[in-house]
Amino acid sequence: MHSLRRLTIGVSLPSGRRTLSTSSKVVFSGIQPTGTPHIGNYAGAIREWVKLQHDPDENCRRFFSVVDLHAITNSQYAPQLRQRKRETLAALLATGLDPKKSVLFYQSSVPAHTELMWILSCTASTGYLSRMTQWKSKLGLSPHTSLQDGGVKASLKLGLFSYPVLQAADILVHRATHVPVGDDQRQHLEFARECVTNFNHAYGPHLRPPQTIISSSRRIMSLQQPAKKMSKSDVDPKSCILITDTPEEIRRKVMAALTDSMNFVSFDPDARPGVSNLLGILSIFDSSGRDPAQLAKVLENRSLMDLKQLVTDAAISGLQGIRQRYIGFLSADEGKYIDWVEAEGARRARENAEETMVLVRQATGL
Ligand code: AQP
Repeated sequence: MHSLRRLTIGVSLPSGRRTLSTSSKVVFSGIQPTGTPHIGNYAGAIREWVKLQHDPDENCRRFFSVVDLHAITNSQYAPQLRQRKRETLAALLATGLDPKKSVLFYQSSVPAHTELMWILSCTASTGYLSRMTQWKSKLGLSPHTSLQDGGVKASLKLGLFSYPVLQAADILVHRATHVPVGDDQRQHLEFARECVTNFNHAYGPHLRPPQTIISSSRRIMSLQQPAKKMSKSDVDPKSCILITDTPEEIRRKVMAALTDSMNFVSFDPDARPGVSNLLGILSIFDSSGRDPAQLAKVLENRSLMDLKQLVTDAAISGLQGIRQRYIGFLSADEGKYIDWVEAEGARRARENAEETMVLVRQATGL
């Protein structure tokens, strides 16, 4: 863990304090309400967030956001998005996030995220953004696509292109020191650090670069197309194991997972992506913490049917209880409990973000 200098900055803060303490540990991360979280979101992010609640550092503050502004970079049906935001929050609570220990809120409830995004956009490089892979993968383009390639400018919307700037603002507005994300977000975190460098170069050392905490679990791939990552918004329900699936749904999906014609177990993501992905899923729930290659060694004499059976049992037992708690949170106090958690989280997040914005507005002359 890197040691942070304590910066003392003399500005008027909303609380009346004249100093902004930047020495404590602040965790920030987010999830898009584009569907029910799957085991990739769980292993790559949410489970790490829950673990961070056990940090013995009493001053550590944690912010976890349902990032609805990011979700609209793909067009959404409004009533469905509203419902999914509540469901995502219920899923976070069901996995163990505790509103007494973590601030849980919808991104759009805190306008400072978009205000800082605009300010960061003014010093962010479009060249850097054009090299990022997410807008290409969301448009189904090769990672080598350039902005100049035919048809790109017509299909690429500004919101999707500038998504990493909003993500940087999400992190920096809360002065996050630690950002736990899945491996696929590594590039975006590098970009957030670049945003800090650009802003601080222009206006002084007001923003601090965050550290990335990458989950030790591998990227989980689609059960049906193991060359693609598992995604909430995948139209094929058989591609994902949702954290709220019933045991029967889990069994059916694992049994239908695409593998190959060699009836033995080995770990080779390039030659055997389907089998290797099943080992990756098994490793998420392995109580001894073995990685997929170690599990493959142990299972080298077993058939693919045995492997699928083991994955099914491990996922059912690893996700046990989440579905019941999820249903309970959604219906608690006739649905008002979720709204209360969000309203309280949003209030605390707005307060925290405003402290940064007072400084940023002053530094930029706004
Ligand atoms: N397949 C995955 N394996 C491991 N980690 C994953 N994450 C996402 N997919 C996988 C991690 O989950 C966190 C929240 O992701 P997100 O909702 O912000 O966006 P995403 O990465 O675009 O997730 P999806 O499921 O693929 O959603 P859609 O379909 O809407 O694009 C992140 O920390 C991410 O790393």
